Amino acid sequence: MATHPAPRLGLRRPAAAGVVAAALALGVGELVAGLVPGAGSPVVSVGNAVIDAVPAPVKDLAISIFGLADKIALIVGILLLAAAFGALLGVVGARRFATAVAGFVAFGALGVAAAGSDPQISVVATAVAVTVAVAAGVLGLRRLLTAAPAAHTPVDLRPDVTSVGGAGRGVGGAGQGAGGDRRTFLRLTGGLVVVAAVSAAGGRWLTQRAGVAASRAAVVLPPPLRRAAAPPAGADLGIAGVVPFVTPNERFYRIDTALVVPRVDVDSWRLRVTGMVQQPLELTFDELTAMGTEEHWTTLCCVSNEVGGGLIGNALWSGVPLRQVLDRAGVDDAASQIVGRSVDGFTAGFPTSAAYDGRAALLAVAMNGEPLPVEHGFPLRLVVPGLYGYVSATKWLSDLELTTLEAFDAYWIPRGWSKRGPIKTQSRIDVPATGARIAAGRTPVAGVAWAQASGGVQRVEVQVDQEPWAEARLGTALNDDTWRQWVYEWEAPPGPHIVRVRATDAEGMTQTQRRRPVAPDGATGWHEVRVEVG
Ligand SMILES: Nc1nc2c(c(=O)[nH]1)N[C@H]1C(S)=C(S)[C@@H](COP(=O)(O)O)O[C@H]1N2
Ligand SMILES: [Mo]
Repeated sequence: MATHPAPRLGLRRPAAAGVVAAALALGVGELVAGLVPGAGSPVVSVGNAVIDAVPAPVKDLAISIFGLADKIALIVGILLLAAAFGALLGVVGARRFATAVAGFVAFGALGVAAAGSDPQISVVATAVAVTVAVAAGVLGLRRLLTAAPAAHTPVDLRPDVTSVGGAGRGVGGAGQGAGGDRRTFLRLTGGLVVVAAVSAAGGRWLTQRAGVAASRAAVVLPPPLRRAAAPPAGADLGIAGVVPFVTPNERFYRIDTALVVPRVDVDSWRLRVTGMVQQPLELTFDELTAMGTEEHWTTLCCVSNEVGGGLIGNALWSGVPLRQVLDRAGVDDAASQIVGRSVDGFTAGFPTSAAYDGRAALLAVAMNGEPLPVEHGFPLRLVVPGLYGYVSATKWLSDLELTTLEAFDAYWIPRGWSKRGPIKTQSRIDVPATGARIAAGRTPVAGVAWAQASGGVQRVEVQVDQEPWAEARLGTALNDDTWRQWVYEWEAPPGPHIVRVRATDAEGMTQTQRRRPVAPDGATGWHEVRVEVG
């Protein structure tokens, strides 16, 4: 091998050097973006710019191919393009290094330009991060090319550039064949790949953690004008294995399309109210909360929750009643849809009536007594009792747009989900778990049931095998918008059994047995578990 280097080595090593240098630039870019306040990840900015720029049919195609992973596919695509571009710069740079430098600068300029179209980040701060990233990429390429001179290509390395960091030492381009430096090259490549990966991971970590944490910590919430009563004794039956009546924030399910959780700086954030209103509004966080907040317990649920699934949680939300903000803007009588838009462009829409029919629709700023966790929409989200999250519960809310139901389809509607999303009455068995082996004799069958769109849960029944349905004991009701725990004391006889549950809501409707999938408007059917009593 070392005695006669293959001619194609002349392309391969510079190309590899270019890919590694591009990775280094991207990794260092992430790290510096994480360290410089206000800077955004150049990769994410480019991704967001692409999302904004591509025509709807292309976007739909991407979503139909990649589904919920469409954003991940996009980032992977950008990284692959960056790698290809890096390979090109490596090959070109081996002949004329200045051209590679120009390529890196152009590459960086793209990142800065993309940041310019992203309202969430500072262009100047991003430019700083990109400058450092470009420098890292150029130096990395320089070092790799000097370690791996292409076999038949005289390397155009001028000493003035090489002197940085001693990279020029030991350049053996003329004297040694490319094969002779193979080990040096591999070691360098491996080292720089590690540096790139560690930088990228560190940068992501810093970005997620910093900035928004400070902003969230600085938030002062005025005391609520109206407090909600605490859950009554007996709302939580205290049965081992049943989810708690109040879902702690860390255990609350999370569903959204955000690849990177939006980091919102409260000071520059505004809530806009636009569309079919007499007086468009633009409110700061303090102006909004000064309107007065109220508390309400609401059980939030995802339309994608399978029968028996866990995409549901119950929390104390505090916020400004939606109606108050709408009244301040003066909603046109003809408006029939309220669309919430998030800082990252997600939208959810529901009938205007939901703001006026007396339910506790809130512009929520707090969850279980603390400012909204970043994952759950800091600084502001909608919470509308009785409606699935995908039509109502916009997190990281930036705009309320008044329109008609006909004029606008929010994010999930063109993707095959129903325009209307009232929560379906459901019940779930938490204990015993399916497949459990339990001792014969008295054992609790218990779980939760919910009917936020139909006046709350009135009755829960349990059936073992084909025996008659038996009534379960319900936890004390808190309000119609929260789930209820239930328990049935079962005298379990030995053998295999199937245990199922069904709930009846305040309108007297009992859950249908008919199994339907989550799409387009929520699953139906009874939850059942198989147990072995021994
Ligand atoms: N900005 C934004 N808000 C969003 C979503 C989203 O993808 N982006 N998903 C919605 C869906 S489908 C649900 S079920 C709820 C989930 O809220 P959680 O993550 O706080 O539980 O948020 C809603 N709000
Ligand atoms: Mo959802």
